[in-house]
Amino acid sequence: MTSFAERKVLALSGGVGGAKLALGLSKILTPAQLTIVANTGDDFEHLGLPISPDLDTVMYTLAGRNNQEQGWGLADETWQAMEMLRNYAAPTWFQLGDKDIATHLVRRQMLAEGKTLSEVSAHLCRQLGVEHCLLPMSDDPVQTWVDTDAGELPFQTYFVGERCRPTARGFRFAGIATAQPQPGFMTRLADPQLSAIVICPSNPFVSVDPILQLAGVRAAMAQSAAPVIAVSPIVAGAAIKGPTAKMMAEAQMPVSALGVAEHYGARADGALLDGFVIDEADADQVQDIERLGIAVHATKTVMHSLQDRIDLARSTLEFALDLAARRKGG
Ligand code: FO1
Repeated sequence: MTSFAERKVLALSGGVGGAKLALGLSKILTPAQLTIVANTGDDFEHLGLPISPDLDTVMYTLAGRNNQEQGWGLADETWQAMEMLRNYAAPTWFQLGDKDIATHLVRRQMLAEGKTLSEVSAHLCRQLGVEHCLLPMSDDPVQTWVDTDAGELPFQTYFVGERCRPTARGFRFAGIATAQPQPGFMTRLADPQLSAIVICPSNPFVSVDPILQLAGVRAAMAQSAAPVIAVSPIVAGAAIKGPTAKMMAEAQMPVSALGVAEHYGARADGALLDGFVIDEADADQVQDIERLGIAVHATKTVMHSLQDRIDLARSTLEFALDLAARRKGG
């Protein structure tokens, strides 16, 4: 079994699927080795509270406190605040559990005191016993808007309010041109000791693209000596969770691992990927993806159990180390 001792890894993540792989990585890498950068394009203010869904999903998952059935929020949650909001005829389309509200209250308070989102996240993680480094992609606000046949909608209105029903025609990340990537994120990208950049199986359009579109991120990834590996969020023509497949179909893209690989592109062509991890159910696409100039590793990517998460993390890192060795070897 390969040892990952001393190897440093940077993982880019959205919510549920990304958090599962991030948890697997956290079980085989120490806090000094692993940094997770989460999308904040889904962040929004609701009832005066700053909500950071992807950051919180990763944090609750690493803390072992996540609600596995729901995919977001906390386990053993209660909903009395929602009940009271209903009494007040206040908006209830976006569900905030009683315990989850505490997270947003603390975030609200610390941001009001002038703390950055990174400082808030570090504090929340520490208090929940999360030792691995979880960074927001930026401390500056970035808001995803979805251009749909029902007009341009803020992301959470489209995703939760409309349950992704409108046809999506495109995405806009308001603030992305001026938002600075989180400084620690850039430091890690520039670290010569970095052994792998792992793009988790998150939605390429609304979870990963905002991270990639931050100023300097793509250039830093292109310059990194570390291989860039993505794990496909599409298995056998469907998304494990969420609207990725629907968005791909609406963008007239093939709904397949190959479609995701084409979206990211090959580093050899000035785009992103050295390697792509696909599910063994999609092994018939290996040659087509390799023809794009991207190395492929087919394995079991559907993560039901904790062991599945660890196995996928291990096999992704082994693939990354293999690619790094091949790059060095010329
Ligand atoms: N997703 C839902 O589908 N419905 C909800 O009511 C909901 C509430 C919610 C509250 C806090 C939080 O951190 C996340 C929440 N999510 C909810 C999930 C979230 O909005 C999306 O899954 C992500 O933005 C997509 O990655």
